[in-house]
Formats: sequence, C-alpha cells, structure tokens
Amino acid sequence: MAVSSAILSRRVAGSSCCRLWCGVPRPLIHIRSASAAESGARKSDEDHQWEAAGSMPFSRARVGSFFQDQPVLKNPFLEDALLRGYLKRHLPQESSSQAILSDLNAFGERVAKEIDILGRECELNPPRLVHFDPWGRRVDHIVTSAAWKRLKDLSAQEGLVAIGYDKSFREWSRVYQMSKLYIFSPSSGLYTCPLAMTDGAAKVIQSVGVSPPVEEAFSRLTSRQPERFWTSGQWMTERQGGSDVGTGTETVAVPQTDGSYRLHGFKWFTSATDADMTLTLARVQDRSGATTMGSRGLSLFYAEVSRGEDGRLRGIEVQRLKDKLGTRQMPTAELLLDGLPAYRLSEEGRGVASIANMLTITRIHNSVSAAAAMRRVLQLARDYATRRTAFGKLLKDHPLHMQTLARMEVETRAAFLLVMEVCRLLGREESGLATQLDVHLLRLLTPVVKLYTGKQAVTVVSEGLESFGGQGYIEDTGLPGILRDAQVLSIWEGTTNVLSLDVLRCAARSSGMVLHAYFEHVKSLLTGASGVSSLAPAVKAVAGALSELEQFVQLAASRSPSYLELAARDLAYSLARIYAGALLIDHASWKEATPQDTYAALRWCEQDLCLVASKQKRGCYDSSTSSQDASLVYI
Ligand code: MFK
Repeated sequence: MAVSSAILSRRVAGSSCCRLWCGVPRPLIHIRSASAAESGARKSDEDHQWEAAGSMPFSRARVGSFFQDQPVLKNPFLEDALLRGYLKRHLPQESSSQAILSDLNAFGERVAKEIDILGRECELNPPRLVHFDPWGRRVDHIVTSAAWKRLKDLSAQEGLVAIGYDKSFREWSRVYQMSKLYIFSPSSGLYTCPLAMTDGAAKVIQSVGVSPPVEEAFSRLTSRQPERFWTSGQWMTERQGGSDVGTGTETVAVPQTDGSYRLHGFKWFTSATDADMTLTLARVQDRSGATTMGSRGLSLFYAEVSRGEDGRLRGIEVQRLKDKLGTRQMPTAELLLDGLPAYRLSEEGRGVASIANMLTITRIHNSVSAAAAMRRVLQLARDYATRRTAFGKLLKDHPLHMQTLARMEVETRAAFLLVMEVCRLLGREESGLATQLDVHLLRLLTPVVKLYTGKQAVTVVSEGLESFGGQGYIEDTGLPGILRDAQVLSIWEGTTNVLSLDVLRCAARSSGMVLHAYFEHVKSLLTGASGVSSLAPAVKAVAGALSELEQFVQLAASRSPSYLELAARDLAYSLARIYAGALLIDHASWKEATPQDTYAALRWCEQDLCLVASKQKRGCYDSSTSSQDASLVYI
C-alpha cells in the first residue's frame, strides 16, 4: 500500500509538471530527485528506474527534489573592490600598510569561516535575565551565550578597539580600525555595539586625562588581552526620553566624604548591559539636596559594574531586559541605580559637552555598521544572483535585476566613502595633523553621515531582502535579522531629526565655519577631477548643486529659526548627497580607478543632489507650512 501510494504520488507529480511546463520554456535547473539533490548521495534503484522512465520524480516524502542553492558568504575583504581600492589609494606606501592589508585579509577569512557562525549563534541564543537564585536571593544575572563571550575575547585579540589607539599606524589607525569593524559588523552578533561604547569611553577618558581613577579602565578598554579587556556602557537615556537629555535626566549624584559619589536614578535604555564599566550623566546634589535643572546641571560620571560578597550587583538592580525589534543578540536593560558608587569625570555642569566625544565615536561606529550592512546584503544578493534561476535564466542575466543591484551598489559606495571620510578626518585629528578645516569638517560630517547612512541602510537592506524573493522574508536564512538590526541605526545615537538639528547647531556655534570648510573642501575635490572628461557630467552636477546650496545658506541666514528648523532634514540630506558625489568623483579620478568607479559617480550625481534648494523653491519651509503639515496629519 505504502509503495503504491508513493508511486501514485510520483505519477501525479510528474503529470502536473508536464502540465505546468506545457508551452513554457523549461527551466535550466530541472526538478531533481531528493537523493540527487544531496551532493555525494547515491541514487537508489528506484530513482534509476524513474529516471530511465523519463519521469519527473518527487521523493517519497513528496516534497519534491529541487533545493535552491543558498548564498555563500565569502571573505568580505576580498569581495569588496571599493574597500581594497580605497586602502590602496590612501594608505602610505610602507610596510605597516602591507601589514594592515594582510591583517584585513586574514580577518576577512576568519569572519567568513568562524565569526559569522558565532554571530548567528548570538541571534539564536539571545540574552536572558535571571533575577533570583534558586534560594530566592536577588542576583540580577544577565546570562549571555557562549558565542557572545567568545566574541568579546576575539574582539580583544583582533584589537577592534585597541587599533584605534595604536600610535604606530599614525593618522591611519582609525581607517584601519574602522575597516576591520566594517568587515566584522554584519557577522558580529551585534558585538559592535559594546565595542562602539567601549571605544567612545576610551576616547572620553583620553580627553579628560588618563589618570586615576580611570587609568586602569583606559588600559583595559584598549587592551588586546582577552583576560584584561573591558567593555563600557553609555547610560544616557532615562524615562523622559533619549534625545532631550538635558531635560530628561533625573538621576542624582550624592557627594561622599571621600570625593566620590553615589548615583540614584533610573536608566531606561542601557545597551550591552553586561559591560564592565559605564559612563553616565547625573545631577550633583548640593548640601541641601537641590540640583540644577537642564543641561547645565548635568555632570559626567564613571562607574564600575561589580558585585559584592553577597553576589549582588553593587548599587544596581536590573529591572528587565528590553523586548526589541532587532539587536536581540545584545542585552539592553532598564536599570535602577540605587547608590551606585561613581567618580565625576567632568567639571560640574559639563556633562553633555564631555560625553559629546563619546557620541562622536559611537555615531561613527553607527555609520560604519550602516555601510557594512548594505555591503553585506549586496554581497549575498550578488552571489545569490549567480545561483538562482527564474524565467529561464540566472538572476544575474536579468537586466532589471542587475539594475536594482547596481542601484544598491551606488548607494553602498556613497555610504562607504562618506564613512571612510569621517574616519580619515578623525585619524588626522587624533594624530595632531588636522587643519582647522579638517576639524570643522569632522564636526559637521559626523551627524550628517550618521543620519544619512542610517536611512540608506534600511532602504538598501530592505531592497536586498527583496532580491531573494520569499526567502528574504524567512527567519532562519538569517536575512530578516539584517533588516531588523538596520532599523535601529537611524534611531539610536541620535535620530535623524535630532542629528539634523545638531547640524544646524554646529553651523550656528561655529558662526558658519563648518559650512565654509564644507564648501572649500568639496570645491577642492571637484577641482582635482576637472581634467577627467568622463566625469564631466558628474562634476557639473555637483558644482551646480553646491552653488544652489551656497545660495540657500545665504538666504537661510536671513530667515527665522523656525524656517531653518523646517529645512534642517533636507539640508542635512543635501550636505550628504553633495559630499558623497564629490567623494565618488574624487575616487573615480584616481589614476587606478576603474570604469565602474566612473559609472557609480555618474549614476549617483543624476539624482536631486540639493534637495533643500528644490524644496525651498516650492515653498516647503514657508511660515504657512507647519500649520498645514499639522492639519494634514490630524485631519
Ligand atoms: C553599531 C554601533 C552602534 C552604537 C551603539 C550605541 C548604543 C547606545 C544606545 C544609546 O545610548 S542611544 C542614546 C544616545 N543618545 C543620544 O544620542 C542623545 C541624542 N541627543 C542629542 O544629541 C542632543 O543634541 C544633545 C543631548 C547633545 C542636546 O543636549 P544639549 O544640552 O541641548 O546640548 P547643547 O546645549 O547644544 O550642547 C552642550 C555642549 O555639548 C556644547 O558645548 P559647549 O558648552 O562647550 O558649547 C556643545 O557644543 C556640545 N555638544 C553637543 N552635541 C555635540 C557637542 N559637541 C560635539 N559634538 C556633538 N554632537
């Protein structure tokens, strides 16, 4: 009975296949037997009989026998022509550069063969919170996976923070470090998050002075020895919200007789909460218990996360772990600070200005992760396009599919060059080589690049998932996780609008000097490419957009703050698009540039580069707009 029903099912399947393909070109990949689909498996006698009979066999399990090849992750360093080209162009011709390239190559191999699996394990084994021990004592253990712990050790060994502080690479330390993180990020199981904050904390400590009580912490944050390596948190967000830190921070710091403090408050959103230490903001209480409200009442504190002899966290209770859309690999918690011992690192009232160094670093890390997510989905999509056949040919042979991937490639290249530009400037600043123009550019571009690449990442990764068809929507392919994790990139470390306002603020505080530096630098990049005829349309487009932007800035200077505020997001986008255009052109004008570099620059520059000028001409920032926007939303 069982045999006959199996035969029956094969016949039905075979006949339905004949019906299906009648009059339609046969696919290149035929439905294969289940056993044949498993490479190396031997065919059964029955399979041979069916093949001899010319049938279209389904397996006994009636699931058919065709299995789509999955995309394969190859060495992300070797797969990335732009990364390699960028490094070849910019790194000096010396042995340390060779060492950088070989390290990136070896690391890329490790990412593909070893690290990607660990990252996946982190996704499959998210952290959990154990509040109590079996005997009812409060322990607040954040239990993380073995893979997460392994990634901490590996991050130390690979110097993923340390390289940024390694003086032997001079102004290229940051480009080297961020290139490595760029390769690592999509496979890191979100370990890039604690690394970002660790790097940011090291930077803050460096800026306030590497001396006790944070000397030891600095050495641990930048250590390559797993047993010494520490990660840091950045506990800023409280219940009243993450953006308006000045108003929203309620945590108080009670001075102790020995000069230290005890912190009391509630941190609503603390990421990578298994950290060894943290930097956080609080209001110092005076003798009467009063505090200063607003940003000017905030000071920066350093605290270690440790346990007492009773096994309980000192001065901390973990309220709960967050249930997030993505980044589930990483513990994010709500914390009650109940007398947490801490040291003040900043002058009283200089908390926001002091933690700003950390924000700069974490925003750059965010941008690196955004470009990396785009690159990863594209690498997988283009590999898949060489394996998947539809409508009689491989996806790579469908021009419309290639057009879609090429557009993703252009976005990814622009994002990558923007990110590397900020890393280059950071390296110059930290090694004492930065000109005033570099310093202004770094201040302006950090929020611009963060906000723009965060948005690009969501769009490109989403498009990337679509390029896998339904499989892109299936959890255990690992693809949806890339989209979920990308969604946070435009939210944390400053949302798009908050960063757009930061752009306005830094322009105002520098009396326009950051914009002056911007205009100067873009013009110099265009001048460098002016002799390359193939790039002429792109140069013309960027020069035209730049001139429109200059006109807008002049006009905006005479307008009310509310006018500027309405224009802030479009202004930031315009700054990003024009600058990216100039960088693509600059890269394509390099003597070893490829025709693809030119093509990417030309394609990028076809879009509306100066969005803010186009919108301004249409009256989008006029005084009546705000009320119309509101009435449209609340209709
Ligand atoms: C994959 C890697 C990802 C990374 C993982 C990280 C995970 C962590 C998750 C989080 O913690 S998310 C929460 C992060 N929170 C934010 O990003 C806060 C967003 N809000 C802002 O950025 C607001 O603009 C800000 C809190 C800074 C506004 O505060 P204020 O007090 O209104 O700022 P104000 O008065 O403009 O500036 C105070 C001082 O700071 C000024 O210095 P001076 O007093 O010396 O003039 C500013 O110049 C300085 N400052 C502010 N923003 C700065 C800055 N300096 C440099 N760069 C900046 N961006």
